[in-house]
Amino acid sequence: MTRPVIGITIDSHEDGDKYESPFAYATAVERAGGLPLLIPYQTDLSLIPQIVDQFDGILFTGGNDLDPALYNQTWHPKAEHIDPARQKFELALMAEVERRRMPTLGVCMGSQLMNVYRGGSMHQFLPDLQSNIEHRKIGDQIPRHLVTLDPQSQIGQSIGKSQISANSYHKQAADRLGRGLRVIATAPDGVIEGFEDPSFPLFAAVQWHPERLIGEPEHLAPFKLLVDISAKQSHNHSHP
Ligand SMILES: [Mn+2]
Repeated sequence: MTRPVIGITIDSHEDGDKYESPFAYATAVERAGGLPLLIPYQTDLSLIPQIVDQFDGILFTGGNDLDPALYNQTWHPKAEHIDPARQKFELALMAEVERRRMPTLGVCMGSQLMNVYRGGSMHQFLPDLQSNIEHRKIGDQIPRHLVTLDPQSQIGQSIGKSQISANSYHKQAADRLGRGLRVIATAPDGVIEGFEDPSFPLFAAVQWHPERLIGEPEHLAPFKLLVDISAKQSHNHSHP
């Protein structure tokens, strides 16, 4: 059977003249049964409809911090700025996939983009909240913490557990959620670790990095969810 094609957003190298993408995203999509394809963002926005024509689903991946002007704030002193070209392209890409109701999964900054695109706001620097949980990678240490899932949510159903151990590499998290979104996952300190728009075939996001833990079935599950819903939806459309 032909695999559903999953578009994957990519980042740039810190030198600024090369794309880069951790292997784990494409590998997670492949392992989940999809066909991964990377999406270059230094591309004219007028080509977005034809780019999206190639896909059955889309994965918005991690990266640096979004410009807080998107939610009427100024840069935090600890911010690491996203390439403005990436932000501009991916917001336009998201508008097109949302218009088509194409299955969408967001990871880390990808989740932040989904929230801010819908009019939500971010906590720009979680240590400012003085919680007792470290969400950031410190040196070589990648913390893990419990995440409590809504078992009725799409991601909760796909994982089949109400609590999992997730990795944590982020300094931002959603504050106010955007239009149509509801919380589906939280850390023990109340930080939002996932959300969804239940009115879409799939518009769901997680703040942790399941692609780095796909040896654990509960972390491969969100990618299987994306691939399975993308396969179903693609039956409803014929490719051009
Ligand atoms: Mn976390």
